[in-house]
Amino acid sequence: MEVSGTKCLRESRVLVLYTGGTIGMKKIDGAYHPKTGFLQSQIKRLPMLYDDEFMNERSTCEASDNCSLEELAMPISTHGVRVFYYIKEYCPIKDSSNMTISDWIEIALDIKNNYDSYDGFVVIHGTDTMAYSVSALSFMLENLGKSVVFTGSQVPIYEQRNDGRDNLLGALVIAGHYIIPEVSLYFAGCLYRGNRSTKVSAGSFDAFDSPNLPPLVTMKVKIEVQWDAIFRSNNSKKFTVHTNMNPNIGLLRLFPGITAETVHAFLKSPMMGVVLQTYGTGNAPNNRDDLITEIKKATKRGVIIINCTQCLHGPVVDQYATGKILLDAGVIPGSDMTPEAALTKLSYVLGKTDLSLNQKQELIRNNIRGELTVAHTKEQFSLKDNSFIEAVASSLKISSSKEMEFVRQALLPVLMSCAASSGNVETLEELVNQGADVNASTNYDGRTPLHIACMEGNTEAVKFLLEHGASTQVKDRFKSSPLDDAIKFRHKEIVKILRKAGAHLMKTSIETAVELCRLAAKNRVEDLHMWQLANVDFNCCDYDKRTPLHVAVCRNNVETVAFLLEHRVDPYLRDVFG
Ligand code: ASN
Repeated sequence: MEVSGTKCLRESRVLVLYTGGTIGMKKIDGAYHPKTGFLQSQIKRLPMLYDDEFMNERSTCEASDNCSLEELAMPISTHGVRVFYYIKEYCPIKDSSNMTISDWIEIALDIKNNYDSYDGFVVIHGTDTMAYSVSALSFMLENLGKSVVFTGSQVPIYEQRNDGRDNLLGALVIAGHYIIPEVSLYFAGCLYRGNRSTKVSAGSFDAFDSPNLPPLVTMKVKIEVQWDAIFRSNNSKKFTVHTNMNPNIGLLRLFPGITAETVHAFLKSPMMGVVLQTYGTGNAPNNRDDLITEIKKATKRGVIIINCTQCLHGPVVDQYATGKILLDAGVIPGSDMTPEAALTKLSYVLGKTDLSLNQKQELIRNNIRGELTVAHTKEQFSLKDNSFIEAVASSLKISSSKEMEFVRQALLPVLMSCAASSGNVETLEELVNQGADVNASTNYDGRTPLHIACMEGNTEAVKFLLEHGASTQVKDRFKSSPLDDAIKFRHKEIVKILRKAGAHLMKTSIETAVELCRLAAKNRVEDLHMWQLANVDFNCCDYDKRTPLHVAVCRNNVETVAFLLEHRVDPYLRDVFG
């Protein structure tokens, strides 16, 4: 349906988990209080968030099936995308000062239980402890392949001047348009990596900052996404949720004159992990044996202590004797991690009870979700070293670094696609080392290297791309995912690899049924077998509620009937004609 004059090229579905926060609060007796049902009623009054005309014209049978939450639709965006969203309001909705670890677990489980049904997720959360929750979720959601965007506001959405409207709008646009497979935070025009962000202002609309990493997305006249900066996990593993968070963690801020008794009391059992907030580049007094003795005793007992600076910007480095003393006492340097990230990482790592103390310390030291910058010993590769691109640039008479970057951006995706198409893993690897984006689509049709490798049946290239963060959820212009391509071109092994990596069918059940009925009509058992490997439900129905079995029986396609009955098809389903 086309209402605003912009053509709808694509639809997407976003689940909104509304946990609370100022955005949906109401002033009662001079103080803001969470108010059940209030946010959704306010949203429906805002045309940029709710397309009233479209919703009135949309008949109920068009509305999405199997969802108990009310469907809300945004107007079609300038990118031609209609975002449908569904708000799950928590009970009770909370001021975020009241959040606990069990709330993080509830959010994580909601994402897990709805993962396959939505294209992206928005979490509406109070700002006060948002940096803790967003950091915690970034660790708890393992091998994430979809966008999870936290947002909230400083002023409730019903007030005349508020930031809630734009923040929610931006978060929905990002979750509904882009696959940024991170737990991120959207506020005041910027999308930050969640575990890099921190609340920096109580009184400004620019409440958040990501002091040691530039924003991943900035909403200007154009939406600018820093694709190179997006953190990508090894996508050859299925998305999972880790919920065993350890509560025995703490934050200890050093101050001049802190007593050894305070430190002793803080570090004693059951404390298992501590973020020690130190001075400057990670310094602590080196004339205080009493303090260092307490710290040493704790690390010897197996308490994991991370050194994070009290400064907003810059990392912990071992530049001074006052910093080295902590290293010698068994404290792990936290690089440029925020205290929120370090604390929640401790809770996550300590919850991995099957790991040894050494393995836990190793995880703390390493970058696991883009939360810290690891110092590179090797010199970074520079595009200038790349003779091929340099040759193209010189033949085009390009000299400035800006123009050179332009050539790079144009060529790398093309080269990636060629390598994916010929299955040349070595070239893929070289290109990725040169900064090529594994998810960049090469052409107008929005097809990624993974689409191409799946279509061509290049198993090793598929494995490589998944291991380097290729997304299984991308759809091309024809709504096809890499899994659809592997099915269509009958690459069994690749379908299995994609399934193992968590890929799932993304077409609606009617679209799927129409395709399956077509195959059933043509007695294409081999193709139906491919769909079966992808875990399709053969009981799905087309517009007349006819299943593939109806069609196969009508056409007397005995092999297809036998195949379908073998695969748990219900022979008693009735179509609209009874
Ligand atoms: N106290 C509120 C909260 O964190 C602050 C806000 O959302 N702006 O829930």
